[in-house]
Amino acid sequence: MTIQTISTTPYADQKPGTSGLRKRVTVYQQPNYVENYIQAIFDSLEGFAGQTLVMGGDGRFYNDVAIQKAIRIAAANGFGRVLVGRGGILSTPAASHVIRHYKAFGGLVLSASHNPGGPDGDFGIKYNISNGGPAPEKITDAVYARSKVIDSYKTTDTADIDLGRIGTQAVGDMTVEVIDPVTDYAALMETLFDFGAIRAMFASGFRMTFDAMNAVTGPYAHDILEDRLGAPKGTVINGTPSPDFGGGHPDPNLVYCKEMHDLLMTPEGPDFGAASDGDGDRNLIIGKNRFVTPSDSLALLAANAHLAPGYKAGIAGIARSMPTSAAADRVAEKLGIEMHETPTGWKFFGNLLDAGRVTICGEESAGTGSDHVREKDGLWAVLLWLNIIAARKQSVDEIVRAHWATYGRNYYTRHDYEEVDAAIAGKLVDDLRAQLPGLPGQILGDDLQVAYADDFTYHDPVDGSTSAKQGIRIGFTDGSRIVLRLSGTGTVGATLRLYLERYEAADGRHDLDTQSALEPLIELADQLAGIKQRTGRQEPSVIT
Ligand code: VG1
Ligand code: CO
Repeated sequence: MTIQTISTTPYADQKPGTSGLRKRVTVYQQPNYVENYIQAIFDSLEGFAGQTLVMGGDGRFYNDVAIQKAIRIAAANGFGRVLVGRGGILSTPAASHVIRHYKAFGGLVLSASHNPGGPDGDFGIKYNISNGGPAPEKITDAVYARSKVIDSYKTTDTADIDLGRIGTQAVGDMTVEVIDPVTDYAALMETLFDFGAIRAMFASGFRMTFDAMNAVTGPYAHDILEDRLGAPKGTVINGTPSPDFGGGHPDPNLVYCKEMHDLLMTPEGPDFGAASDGDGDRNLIIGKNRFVTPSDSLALLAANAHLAPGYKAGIAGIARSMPTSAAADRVAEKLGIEMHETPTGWKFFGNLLDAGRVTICGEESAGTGSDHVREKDGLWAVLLWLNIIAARKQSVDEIVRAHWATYGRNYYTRHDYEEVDAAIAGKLVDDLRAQLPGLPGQILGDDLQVAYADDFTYHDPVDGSTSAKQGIRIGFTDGSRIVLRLSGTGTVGATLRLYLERYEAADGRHDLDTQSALEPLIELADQLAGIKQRTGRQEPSVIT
């Protein structure tokens, strides 16, 4: 093997967003684009000589090309071993587990998650650290800085690795070990949940549909739900990963999983429906006649986690991203445990999990997870739900209603305005930010008194770091909130996310339609920010 040093010129746009560097495939296909970015990552790290690096992705278009490049660059930079999922496949939570389980130095996760794939779709690369979680901002900032001045990268003149063959191969002095992507992850799940009780539930006629959306969770769901838990064949649909996700949009929400949702609302439908996204870290949960809002799901899972063997001793604390509803806060209060509010993105949960201060984390964007890995985990959430249903012997609807009757209900919705002109979106946020100091104390709309209005700044209680400008929040004295921020995962223009929340006490009305219940807040948000007028859009692109 010869190590080659290839000269290159920097790209100006390699700034990691909420979750890694996401770009159009055509951007990634530019000469040295992948090479520059991976070398910039390695240049920002220290002490990896001879260490293990994990690699895997959601199998989307360009995964196979990028992973071979990454293997050569890792060898040339002095890593000792690469662990890679067969076919280049590892779901994001499985990659996190493999990093932790084999005590790797870190990992490269090749995914653009819920963004569409294929030659005209998106691709992404994310670096995870040794705790299995996404690199914190200190590292992502350093990578970006390095990418702007990079002038060479190292690679080798070696041939492609056969990623279809389980076992060990060599790239010069570096070992490449191709592993089964499912085995270690499935074994971890068996330690957390009561597989016997769930198996018995399926055996007695409980029916579910799991939509893998032609993405990475197919092999995991077939193995765990059908093979290990005995759910009938056909429980998993769209279970074969395809490079363009069958032409679909692998985002498990009510827009892209409408068919399954509608089926669950009929008497003939199964008892339980679930789905996961491109890289397997998100979850959609629907019971018969009951869609569970992700924010509610976080609260419900936290309140019931002790029913699963892995959490029977109770949970240490809960963390949620700032835009996520405060439903979980009420659970933490009742349990007398810590509650943390963090900026959007899983990288902010890592320190709290490592310090043992929280056990369960979640985001309104259908991400929930625990300290078993350092990423959100779609199948984990599905299995915890199944475990809770088996233990409580109640339907999802009954469990949700009982929860609201105890804690009250946080009506919640998110309105996305996608592919908005970036300059217009930026100005909209700036102008709203400028209004904030004058808002507290004012009575707005239908008798809503502003309690606070700020641009969220997070102070990490573990490492003392500060992250400013994490989203605008306007809170009212009755617990309602308006939150607005720009997405950090989109690849075209800007995506404006408007989050709305209203609290209804335990003895209040819990049967209102969500959009109607939030209508006054939706109106008020539009008055304050001028969304319709400035974007020219009459409706959001997606409502979740
Ligand atoms: C979105 C979600 C955020 C999530 C992130 C990555 O980010 O809102 O909650 O952590 O995607 O999830 P943004 O910046 O677009 O709002 V995934 O499943 O795309 O890795
Ligand atoms: Co994802």
